[in-house]
Amino acid sequence: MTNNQSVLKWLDEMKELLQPTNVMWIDGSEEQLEKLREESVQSGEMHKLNQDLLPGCYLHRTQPNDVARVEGRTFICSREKENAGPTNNWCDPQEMYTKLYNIARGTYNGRTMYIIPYSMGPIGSPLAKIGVEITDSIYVVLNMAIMTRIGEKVWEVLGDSNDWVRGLHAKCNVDPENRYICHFPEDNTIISVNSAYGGNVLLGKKCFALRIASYQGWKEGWMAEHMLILGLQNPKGEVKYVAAAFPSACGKTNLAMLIPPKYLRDKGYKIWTVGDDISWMKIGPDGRLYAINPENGFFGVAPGTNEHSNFNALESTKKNTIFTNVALNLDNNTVWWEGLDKNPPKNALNWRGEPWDYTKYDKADKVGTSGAHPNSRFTAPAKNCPCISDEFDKGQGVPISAIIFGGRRAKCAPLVYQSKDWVNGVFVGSAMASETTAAAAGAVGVVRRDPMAMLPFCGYHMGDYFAHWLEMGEKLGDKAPKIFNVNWFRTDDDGNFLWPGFGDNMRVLNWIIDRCEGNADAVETAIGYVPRPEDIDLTDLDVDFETLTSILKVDKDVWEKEAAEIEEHYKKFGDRLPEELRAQLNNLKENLAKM
Ligand code: GTP
Ligand code: SPV
Ligand code: MN
Repeated sequence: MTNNQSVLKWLDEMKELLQPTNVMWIDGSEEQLEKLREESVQSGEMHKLNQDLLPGCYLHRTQPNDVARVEGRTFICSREKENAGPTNNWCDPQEMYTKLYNIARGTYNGRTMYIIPYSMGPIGSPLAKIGVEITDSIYVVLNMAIMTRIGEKVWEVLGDSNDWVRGLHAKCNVDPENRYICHFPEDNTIISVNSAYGGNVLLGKKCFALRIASYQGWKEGWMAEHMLILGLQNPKGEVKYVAAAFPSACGKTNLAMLIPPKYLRDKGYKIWTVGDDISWMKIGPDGRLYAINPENGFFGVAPGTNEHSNFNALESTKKNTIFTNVALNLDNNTVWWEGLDKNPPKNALNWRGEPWDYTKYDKADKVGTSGAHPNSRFTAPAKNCPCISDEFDKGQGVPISAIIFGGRRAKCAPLVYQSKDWVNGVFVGSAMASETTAAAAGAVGVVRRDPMAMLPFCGYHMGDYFAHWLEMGEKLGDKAPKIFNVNWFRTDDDGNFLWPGFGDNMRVLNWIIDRCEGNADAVETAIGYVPRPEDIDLTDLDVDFETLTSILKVDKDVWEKEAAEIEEHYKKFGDRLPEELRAQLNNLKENLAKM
């Protein structure tokens, strides 16, 4: 517990508002967590899985109307509307506090208020920050215990400081009409009501580590990004680090835990995972950009995860993991999801908890007919991951050589290209687009602009965010990471992926690192440096030269249309769009005209 006056004062206000019947301080001990697990099994909130096959593992189902982030109900409540920018929902903070307090008032009555002190980043790291979340959900407590560093030590590090993020979560009655996920960046405060799904309620994750932290980073001169961090070890034993921003469900966890193709493994190549979703980056004493993963676990997409696509993620989920909205195999009390293997359980419950007939599965109606929800997830401790980096728990961060942007583009972006310089790379990130996925409520497969994969996560005006990127580049100078763009998702006219992806993405990572070291060739195109087909190693791979040539192609017509769409996209930012980026767009148009 703590004597911190700012914490105690806020907790008193919250108790007064929420009227909890009990209050429990989460101390982080295994004993306390085990009691909570038992209680949640008693109440039916969690289901205990086969402890021989999946020790320490549980299954949880959320309400069918509460299975993904809800961007339409996510707000940035800055004092000035203009500071939330054109890409965020905004409401006046006083008005929103009143509305949310009215919704949450008295709703802890008959429930327990759990008080969770947590650190984003290794406790005591100079890059870490502290939050306190109160919640009426044991599921949230148990997930936060995996996803963040919690407990008594956090109070010790916090001391008397007022530099911590307030997080109120109230399930209320999980009413979608009164669901709000609200951020008050100027008050270091987050309030989430009427949801019990991951990204809406594990307040350390998207709410703090991206929306609040992006604002803090802007004010304090660092960056909070929706990026995985990996270390690529070469046969000499040297490790180079890259950070990559892809929108939700576009392959961060997969790339972060990649296993190289056999011929590269045999040579001594290896990938180490530092993080799979979020990166906090600061300029280090040597002038380079250093990154930490503020999280302590993986909240990963289950469907599609299998021994071949992501062995390391699957291994990570074999103990002490919470599964959310996957199918339950009643024969052996284990879990299943689409893409785990080719043997769907015959006797099973679907993600809604109803008897499930796998023979009725219809790709066109995944939500209605699948065993697991398309956005079903596992919450697994990072230390379970066989390839977790030694640097993961060290607070100083890893030096970043390359930043990679990417998304799902069936036709447009080539497999990989390198930006001409930092400013051009910021342009590439600002213009990013991707086909939407099941990670957020709404239509799936629609192309939308998602700058730096931060559209749903930037806590301030996105024009200012672009300016902040440019300013970081100026400070980094020639020590700035090189910036690339990748697209694993080019398809043929029948919608089949043309690039095998997953482990074979290592071939692209090697080109990227070689470019950083000045050891690889490329051709200069209108959009940047693109490898020649012979620059990508196809050893042992069933992709012909012609296919590779086609997915490296920069098509003039497609890109002219793209440039016109970027121009439309840029209009939203008005006079807060940095001039440098407008110049970059003009430059692109001129380059395309010359093609
Ligand atoms: P969030 O946790 O929502 O931020 O997602 P993420 O970016 O970590 O995505 P993840 O790695 O979980 O991948 C999401 C989906 O993309 C899964 O269904 C994967 O199977 C699929 N995927 C990942 N990498 C590739 C790839 O290289 N090629 C193809 N075709 N699919 C991929
Ligand atoms: C994402 O949607 O980018 C996620 C899952 O990583 S959530 O925690 O729901 O945001
Ligand atoms: Mn994510």
